[in-house]
Amino acid sequence: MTDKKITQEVEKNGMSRRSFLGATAATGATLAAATAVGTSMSSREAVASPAKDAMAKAHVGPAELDEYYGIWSGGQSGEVRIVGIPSMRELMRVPVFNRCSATGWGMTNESKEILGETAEWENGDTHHPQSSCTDGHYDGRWSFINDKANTRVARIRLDVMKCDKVTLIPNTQSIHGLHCQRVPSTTRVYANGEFIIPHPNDGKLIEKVDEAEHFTMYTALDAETMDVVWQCIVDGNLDNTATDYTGRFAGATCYNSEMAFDLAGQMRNERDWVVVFDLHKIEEDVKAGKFITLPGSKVPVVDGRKKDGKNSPYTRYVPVPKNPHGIHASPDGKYWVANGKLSPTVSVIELARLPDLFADKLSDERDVIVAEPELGLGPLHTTFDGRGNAYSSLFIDSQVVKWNVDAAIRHYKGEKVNYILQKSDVHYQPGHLQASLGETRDADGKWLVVLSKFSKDRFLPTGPLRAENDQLFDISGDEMVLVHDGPAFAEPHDINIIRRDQIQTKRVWDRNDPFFAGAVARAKQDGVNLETDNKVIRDGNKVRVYMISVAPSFGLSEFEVNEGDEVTVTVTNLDHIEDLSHGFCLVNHGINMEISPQQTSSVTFTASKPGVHYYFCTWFCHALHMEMAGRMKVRAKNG
Ligand code: RUQ
Ligand code: CUA
Ligand code: CA
Repeated sequence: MTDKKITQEVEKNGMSRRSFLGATAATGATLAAATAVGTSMSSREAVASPAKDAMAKAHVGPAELDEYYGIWSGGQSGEVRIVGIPSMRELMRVPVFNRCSATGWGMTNESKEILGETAEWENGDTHHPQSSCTDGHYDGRWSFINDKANTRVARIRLDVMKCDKVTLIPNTQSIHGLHCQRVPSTTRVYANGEFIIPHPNDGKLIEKVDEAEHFTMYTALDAETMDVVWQCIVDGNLDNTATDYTGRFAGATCYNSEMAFDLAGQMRNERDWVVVFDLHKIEEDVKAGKFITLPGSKVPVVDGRKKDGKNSPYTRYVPVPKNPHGIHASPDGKYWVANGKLSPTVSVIELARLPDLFADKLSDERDVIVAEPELGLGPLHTTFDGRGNAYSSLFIDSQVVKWNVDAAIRHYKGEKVNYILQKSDVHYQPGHLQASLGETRDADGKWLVVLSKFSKDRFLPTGPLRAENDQLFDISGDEMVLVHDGPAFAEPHDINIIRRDQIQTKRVWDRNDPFFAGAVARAKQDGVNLETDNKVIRDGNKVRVYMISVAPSFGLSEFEVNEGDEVTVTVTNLDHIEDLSHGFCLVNHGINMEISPQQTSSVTFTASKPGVHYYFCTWFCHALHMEMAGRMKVRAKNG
């Protein structure tokens, strides 16, 4: 875009409203006030006029398929959702940290094994889905997701869209920011521990802050095994994180450089920082055995804190204003953009300068910053269209601002050039935003999804609790055009937008899928062929019930156990037909599980209630689905 064009755009869209604001005009108080009262800039008219063509483009008719998969965090619902783009139709929910009545997630043996030592916790708080890459392109293997509530990281297999690994991260509290290695391929997942805790956190030093060391850590997981491979102690705290396109560096924002435990304290400094990690150096030293461990954990730990003003070999701290939040890499691999939140600016870090930063060739850490454009109030996150433009969410202004990265860099050097191309109202208070393929080299600049935290007047009211508003923009032209409002339940933070050809899903399960390998192994021990046998095996007071299901019947229309037996029911769905799922629900036992085509599912419970208890199929599979039922007879102890 030419300077003239940029200037025209700016004049058209107007910067004056904000330009008087100083670097720290947005205080926490403004932030809170804006959140409470919202903005009056709702404008249905603005949506109505220019958008007809764009809306037609976004329309996905009956039986038409979307161009993209959106991998959506489900926030405090603890789940992940799959949404089609541009239709914004919800396609699937993937239970991860939550319980799911439809699939039996958290009830079945298979899911409990995946949830492991944390199977008892019933909630999670998912923020940042991160999908695996090869050479900076989505490769359709996995999406990873954080749990801010219970300090976990989970993995979702994209071929079946099921969670298959959950890892509890030790030595830290609350995993917030998450990113995976993009280049050469995703072998590592990086996770921010947000909160600063005492070490050891054993309850002996909760009064006297000075007596315990306080810190948080950056954690690396092996993407294949999901084991924690190292942790790096940092100064301050950790908010969001991003990797680069070389594989050597990651950056993480810190809003609490003050290491304060109260709100005012955390806003005291004019600048906090982006901590930059030299991942190669950490890997090298961990491999060479140069690490410590913390009490009660075997995880290798390296210390990335400054000591007496001296840097560690693992980290550098780049001061940026003020309580920064999102950090995002541009698809050309050149820049990270760190978003100011309490500053109306974002900081553009040139990644090519990071080797010099670590070689101590720069006179000042801030020499890696090549632009600090002033964008508006409350910049939280930024995404990119692959044409040199960035899009930042302005939480307080309830706007998205489109700006040109090169223009911002030239402006920083002193050239008189405008970098703001357009500001568009969103509804309301946007957090994350994501352009199609925007976190990969393939950023195609077609669609932009903005995850607005408040919907206020945009939908029919639903009582005090309202939907969020996930808005879709067409960004393929010179101007971004709002084309869709999408209500969403609790509370999408971030998404990945992946081209549909980049994900190959299975139509039915493979019989040898590891997802139900445990059940297959048990059957083998019992001499049971899961694909042919309907059998009840008694083993002391343990009873294992095996049955197949073919629409519209279970292989066993009844089975008998004794009161107090520990019963394991294993059902194998022999139907080959795509989309023909069965369910197994045992009445008054709090049990239901999905059994999709060629899947084996199992559940273990105690037969504590003598009497006859029906089980029935819960997925409407056949004209005779209602008849697909059977009876568990529980013989009374003294009967
Ligand atoms: S991060 S906006 Cu977890 Cu921004 Cu939600
Ligand atoms: Cu099987 Cu309904
Ligand atoms: Ca701060």
